[in-house]
Amino acid sequence: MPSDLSPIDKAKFVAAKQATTYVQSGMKVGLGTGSTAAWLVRCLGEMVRDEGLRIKGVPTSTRTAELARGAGIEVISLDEAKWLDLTIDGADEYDGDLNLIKGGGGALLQEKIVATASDQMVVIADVSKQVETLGAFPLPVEVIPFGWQTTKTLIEESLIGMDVLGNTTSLRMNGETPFVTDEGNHILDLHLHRIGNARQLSLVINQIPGVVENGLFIDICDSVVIGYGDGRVEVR
Ligand code: ABF
Repeated sequence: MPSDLSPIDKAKFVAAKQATTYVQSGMKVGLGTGSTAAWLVRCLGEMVRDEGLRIKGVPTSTRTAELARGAGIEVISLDEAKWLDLTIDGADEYDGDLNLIKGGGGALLQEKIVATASDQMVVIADVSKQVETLGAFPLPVEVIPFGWQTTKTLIEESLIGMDVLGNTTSLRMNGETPFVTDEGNHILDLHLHRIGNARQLSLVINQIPGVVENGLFIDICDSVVIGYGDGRVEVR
């Protein structure tokens, strides 16, 4: 373990390190996005270099692709892989049913496609991501740029009557300009505070014209590797 890690970084590292035990030579592995997933990529890179691990990595963002190539991991596209043995990724929230909110890093679309195209999806997260009910973290929704303000209004109208506490939405910015995803889309963040029925909300939001995908991952995650600041690891 790297020395002088802060408790939060130690938690992320130990979760990522534990998840590497699921990876075997010959596997096609989806590589997540975010700081916890970055520890995974580093650890796998060391295994490639020091232990002769042979995997093909499918990244979930351009930044993960760059990180993986820099770590010496063979990177292929999802189309080349067609299907994956395992995807390991971070999350912004996970609940008791292992449903997730993802997308804080803006990569939710590729993350959801890659995670769905995998025999197994494992989340690595520090314990602060654990929630009783999803929703404290703003729910990211990817929308096409065309008519995004209309899409925003339609989303807000769809929230009326839904089992949520908040109903405000905001356009995610990157400094003074709107955030743009790898696919050239925008992200709306839904400040819902509490999502009583995540499955229903996900279906309703994705029906709205202009919406590409949302950050609710329902019945996709198979297990969560939880890291703690004291170096402990727990698998759910
Ligand atoms: C990514 O991991 C995103 O979906 C999510 O926002 C992020 C969590 O970031 P971190 O690991 O840096 O807390 O998959």
